[in-house]
Amino acid sequence: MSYRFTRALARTPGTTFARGLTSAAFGAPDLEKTLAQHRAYLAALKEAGLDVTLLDADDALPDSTFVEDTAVVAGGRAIVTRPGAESRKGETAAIRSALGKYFDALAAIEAPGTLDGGDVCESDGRVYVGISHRTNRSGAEQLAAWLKQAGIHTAFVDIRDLVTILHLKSGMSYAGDGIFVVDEALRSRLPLNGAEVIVPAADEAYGANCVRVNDVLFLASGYPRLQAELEKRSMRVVTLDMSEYRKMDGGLSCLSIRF
Ligand code: CIR
Repeated sequence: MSYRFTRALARTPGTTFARGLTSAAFGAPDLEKTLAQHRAYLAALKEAGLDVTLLDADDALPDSTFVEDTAVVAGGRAIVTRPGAESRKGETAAIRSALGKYFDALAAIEAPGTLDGGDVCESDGRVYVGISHRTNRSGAEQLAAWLKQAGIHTAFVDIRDLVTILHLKSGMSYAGDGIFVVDEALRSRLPLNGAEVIVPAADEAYGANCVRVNDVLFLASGYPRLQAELEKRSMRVVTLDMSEYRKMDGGLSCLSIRF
């Protein structure tokens, strides 16, 4: 199963968090609230049964709390990415040494490839990789070749023209039990092979970035119609306030690497 995990890696937001990259127009994040939301997120992961490794903040890297972009774990192996944004390339060093404790051999995306983990959506039996303004074709192809060694198939999805979707997973998630949550803008370009799809209403599209961890589905709070759709399908939904991360274009999945 693609959502059975025992561990997660996360990183405390630094005091420079508000200086990270963003295209959102929701104002500057409040640091105290950002930290409180991070604590609640970690507590929820632990409650779901995960052993959480927390890395120290690094004020020189404002986006470094978005650890998901720096590594991909699949098929029991890990690959360190090469983030597409220049200001984020330095984030991988700490992640490489942290993951090195759990994986014998770490692979890496090499130049000229770039890849952000937020563009990688694993489902049961297939991984979807977004070609975005952060992940280029070389990065996606390197990832696909690495996944193929483990017998995992990849489908590429070009999202470069979708201005509201930074990373593939900003607009889609695999909720488990054969169910995807997909932003309307993405739906027609995904080969989902007849899987069940929930499309959030336009004003609840941010909720498409949800995370299944074992028996629980984490959903950003404030999306009641999407929550009801998920609960109707017997999902155990836990909501988390993500308001400050949303201001920096981040979502629920970005704050951890689960394995
Ligand atoms: C960035 O623009 O890179 C960060 N401010 C947000 C990254 C969000 N990560 C993700 O969706 N996986």
